[in-house]
Amino acid sequence: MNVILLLFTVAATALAATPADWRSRSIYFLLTDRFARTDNSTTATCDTRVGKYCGGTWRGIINQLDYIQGMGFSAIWITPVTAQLPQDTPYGQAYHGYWQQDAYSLNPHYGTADDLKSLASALHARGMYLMVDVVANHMGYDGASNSVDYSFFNPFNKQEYFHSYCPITDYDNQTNVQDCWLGDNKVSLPDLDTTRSDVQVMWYDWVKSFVSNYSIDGLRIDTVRHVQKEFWPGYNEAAGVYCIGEVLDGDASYTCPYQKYLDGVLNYPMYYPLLRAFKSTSGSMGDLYHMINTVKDNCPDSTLLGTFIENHDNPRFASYTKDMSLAKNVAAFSILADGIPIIYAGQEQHYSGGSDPFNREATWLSGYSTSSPLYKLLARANKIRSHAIRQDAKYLTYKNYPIYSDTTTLAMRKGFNGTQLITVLSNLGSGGKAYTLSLMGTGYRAGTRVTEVFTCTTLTVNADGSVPVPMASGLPRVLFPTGKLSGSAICI
Ligand code: ABC
Ligand code: CA
Repeated sequence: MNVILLLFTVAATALAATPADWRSRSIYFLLTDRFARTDNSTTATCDTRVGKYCGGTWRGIINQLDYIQGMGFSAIWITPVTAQLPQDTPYGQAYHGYWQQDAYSLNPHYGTADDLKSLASALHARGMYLMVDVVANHMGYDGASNSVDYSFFNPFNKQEYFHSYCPITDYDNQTNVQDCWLGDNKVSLPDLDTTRSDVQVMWYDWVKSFVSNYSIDGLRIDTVRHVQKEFWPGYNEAAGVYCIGEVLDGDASYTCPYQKYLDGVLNYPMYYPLLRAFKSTSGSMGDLYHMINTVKDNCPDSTLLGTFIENHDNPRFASYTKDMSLAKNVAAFSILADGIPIIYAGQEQHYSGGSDPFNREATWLSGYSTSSPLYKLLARANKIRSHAIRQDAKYLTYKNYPIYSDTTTLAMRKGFNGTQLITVLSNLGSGGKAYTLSLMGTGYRAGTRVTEVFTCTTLTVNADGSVPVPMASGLPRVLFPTGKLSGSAICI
């Protein structure tokens, strides 16, 4: 190996973002087509129903990085960037990026290779990370399964690289889930035979060069449950950066084991009880309480999971309830529980689209308001999280646990003695009564002064260790020791 190549290799290794590097991050997830346009328009129409390209670009994202960083996010996850099927299908166009045909070309709708590289540089100049969504399970084809022309695909240009057609019909049958095809006869998703060693080598080579060509810091991997587990360690290793997989299943005993094969997975087990607890004022806190412990006990490392309440596959939270207090509670949970927070573009503007494709509204139509209630709440929640991390790096690996719950309240603790952060959530909604919750189990010493960081109220821990937490209007409360707030620019 010559010296230049050696230096290059060392530099590249030093820059690759590891799981530990990602743990402290907070991710803003966006669909490139729907987030921001090169012309900075805030009025360009985007009808989610028709499923066509609306004009978002990588340059557009660069233009709005202040908006994202101003909410305290330190990374973005963007939808797949590879070249797609070009047709108009009964489901519209491939604006979301999950119907790839050429893994070695970029989707020209979003810009050029230089634009994508500029996005990576612009993020890195701010100390932020770029996570890109990738698909290894399938390619995309406009038409029925028996009409697929395999020569359209690069590098998998022959039928022999694929499983022969069968539809996924039974999610309880893992062979069916892995070997059969997603999609349908309007848009086929030809399923790669990932058990073939040539397919494995082609994907591992691809992901290695892809991450390095575009200076990518992390990957979100699509459809992980549809590929045999043994495929993933080689892929994760070839990527050389933190990889978080999508295993769309709410059962922790099904989803957690995937973390033995990939650095992290999206926390779908938490998603469902979190939604049930807060989507109405009669939700169950008990299920959420138990799931916090279940995930902690079942997943290899709950602090490397992705915690979220919204994404492009599920109805927006505000499609279940318009109540702002409930939306604030799920946002606070997403940022302050274990794992890497993930907020989906538009959540901060209280967007309320239902199922796909209605949950993919253009963010620009909000005018990128930085004064919306959820924008401000997220900014504050990210700020206290970052501050807690700076006070004690072990905050990140300390496993959050519930310290109290009743039918409408859940309190949890994360962090060590003296710097722990306490989050108190309520599903009483905006009409919730004002009362004082006498909270035990915080671990704060008697006499300690703690600040409620959303209202900047100072409280004093009672002699018996209880903290008198002023609850009102069903709003979330977050406590941190007042004496440890210096340098945080929070409530001082
Ligand atoms: C298109 C149209 C839609 C139309 C659909 C049939 O076709 O746009 O209007 O309804 C992409 C596009 C989509 C597109 C699809 C198919 O491709 O974004 O718009 O839909 O062409 C990932 C991505 C997703 C992406 C793909 C495909 C995969 O995030 O955006 O979609 O690359 C399954 C997969 C999962 C996938 C998801 C959409 O479908 O496993 O990877 N997401 C059960 C199954 C899940 C299954 C889910 C939905 O149903 O277990 O595996 O996800 O079909 C809980 C259980 C869960 C259960 C849920 C429903 O209930 O615990 O297990 O999930 O309680
Ligand atoms: Ca498969």
